[in-house]
Amino acid sequence: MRTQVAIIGAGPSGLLLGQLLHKNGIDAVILERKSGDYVLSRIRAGILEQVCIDLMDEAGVGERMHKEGLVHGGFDMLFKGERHRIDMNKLTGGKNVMVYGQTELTRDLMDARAAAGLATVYEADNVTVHDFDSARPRVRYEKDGTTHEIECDFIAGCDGFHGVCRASVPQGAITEYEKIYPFGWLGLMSDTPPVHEELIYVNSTRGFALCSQRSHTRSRYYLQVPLSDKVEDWSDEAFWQELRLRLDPEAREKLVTGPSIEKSIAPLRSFVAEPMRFGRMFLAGDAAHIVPPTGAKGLNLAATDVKYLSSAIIEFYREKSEAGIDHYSDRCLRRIWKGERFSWWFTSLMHRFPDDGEIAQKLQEAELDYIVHSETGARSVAENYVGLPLNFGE
Ligand code: RFL
Ligand code: PHB
Repeated sequence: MRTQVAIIGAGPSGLLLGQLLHKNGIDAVILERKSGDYVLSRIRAGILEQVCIDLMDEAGVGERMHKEGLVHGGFDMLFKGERHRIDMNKLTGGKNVMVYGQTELTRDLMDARAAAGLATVYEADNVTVHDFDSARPRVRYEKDGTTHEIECDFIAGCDGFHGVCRASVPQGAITEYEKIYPFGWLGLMSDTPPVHEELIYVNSTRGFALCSQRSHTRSRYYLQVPLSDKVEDWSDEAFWQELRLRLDPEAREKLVTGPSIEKSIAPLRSFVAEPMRFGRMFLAGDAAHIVPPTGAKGLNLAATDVKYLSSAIIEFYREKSEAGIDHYSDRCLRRIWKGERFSWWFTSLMHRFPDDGEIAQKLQEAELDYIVHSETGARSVAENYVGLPLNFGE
């Protein structure tokens, strides 16, 4: 079999790339290790920046997102028992974010791909990538016990943090930067109305909490928990009880609880692999970088990689130019490091670090007090949260 671009991974990065290439007449096959249902069952991101919204529109799959997504112009920061609103819209000259779950975005992309009759191989086993240092890369995989080979011009490694593409790069050709945080996020989804119309980011002496949502009737909450905790240790009742203790009196009063429809623990990590291009193979999204979720940047950074990668590949075929491909890695990394910086900083500001003692809490509270009372401080948070402009610093 032959295609122009072999895409490994049918998460948001791979599906979005496939759709943008298709719109531009470029052929791609997507190979995914899991089933489509499994991919949709992973509960992850909830907040889209304008850049991501624009890309969904460009890919022709924005209709339901605009209908069902909730536009948010601000969020609350809760510390020392009091809430303060960051008015993102006002502070950034009119920018907002959108609440639209990664599951829904993925479903829209999957549906569009199926409707266009494009090739996706789910449950593709033992995917291996070959000869990406030549002009004729190949990908092999097994499906139902039979081995298949795809010849292609490019390989797009959209296969997430544990994927095969980054792992196939010779060790000397790649540098990895990593920080692992000493806690995780316990997430709970429930069909209950959100406690507040916007998100609440909570710094409490008991640890971080986040009140998020997927719709007017579905809530998503997170609690900072020790890495040693197991999800089985947390009954729904224990979760709600702990969340109440981290909230302010008004939110505590308003909180509507109910049975969980999903509960999971995610570890927190900052990670970047450099470079993101190896001959004819590119890494995009979580395959190349991970941020702790505090800044809601992971999916949005993945979307910008895909934007840059699709335009580089389109330019290659249309203009026979390798300029975009040559710039891909540097262009992405410049933006990624700013997203990494913001996510690390916001994580450090909001969580309780087990070894840091009481002074750390006092210093965090002083910084938060500064941020919410200084227009300069608040604007810096707001402009990073809504997403820096694509041409930032150029
Ligand atoms: P994904 O989603 O991990 O998809 C990779 C796909 O590749 C497949 N795969 C393979 N396929 C074939 N062969 C192999 N050898 C393969 N190995 C792996 C996998 O099965 C999978 O389907 O990466 P992608 O597409 O780059 O997308 C990245 C996003 O998923 C991620 O950045 C976000 O979810 C991060 N994130 C958030 N990002 C935001 O922008 N806003 C948020 O509000 C936000 N909240 C979050 C988050 C991530 C979280 N967790 C669980 C890590 C909240 C949480 C709790
Ligand atoms: C979510 O709704 O899952 C979510 C929202 C904001 C974050 C992280 C996760 O910063």
